[in-house]
Amino acid sequence: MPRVLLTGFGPFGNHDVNPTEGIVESFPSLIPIKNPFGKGSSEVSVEKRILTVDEMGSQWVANELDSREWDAILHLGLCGECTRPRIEVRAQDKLDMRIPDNSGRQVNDGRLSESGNLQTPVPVKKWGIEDWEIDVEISNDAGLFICNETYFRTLEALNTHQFAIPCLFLHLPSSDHFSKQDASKLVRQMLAHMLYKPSIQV
Ligand code: PCA
Repeated sequence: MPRVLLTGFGPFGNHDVNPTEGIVESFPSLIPIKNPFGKGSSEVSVEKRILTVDEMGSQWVANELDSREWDAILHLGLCGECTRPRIEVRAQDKLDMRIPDNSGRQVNDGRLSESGNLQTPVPVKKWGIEDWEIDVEISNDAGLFICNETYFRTLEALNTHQFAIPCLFLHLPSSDHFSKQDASKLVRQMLAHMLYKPSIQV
């Protein structure tokens, strides 16, 4: 049975609630997934993890990848200024924190490595998200805070281990703009697209 990792974050800054925490916690541990590109379906087991909003949290998945793997990794984070969900396709090799993280660390004008920005290997542009029922956008800007750091560290570790594991970051607006039900639906849809490959169109 395919195994996926779904992560969220706890509260940070002036956000007393981080919707990604509740979404991850209430997400089922076993879900049926249908191939969105053709035939086939499977039960998928979902490992759920809430990451701390600090350097340790940003490195948790990367550290785990030293000793184990999943079939897909999907990180969720809150984007307080967003009104639509954003599928992040790039992690920037940059950190510039407007507020301290939950450990009190505040890095300004910092780099995460010496190797430059990292792109997800997932072909999101071939997914046809324009036709999805839920309004979602593709973004090149995962921010300059812990979400970007987390995405960068996970993609970096996948490269180091040469693992071909599909990995994405989904930034969600606050619950005023986007319901938990829609978030859960979007997560399922993304996991289905990450676990199956788009068929070649001729
Ligand atoms: N959002 C922050 C960090 C944790 C979260 O949910 C970010 O966008 O960096």
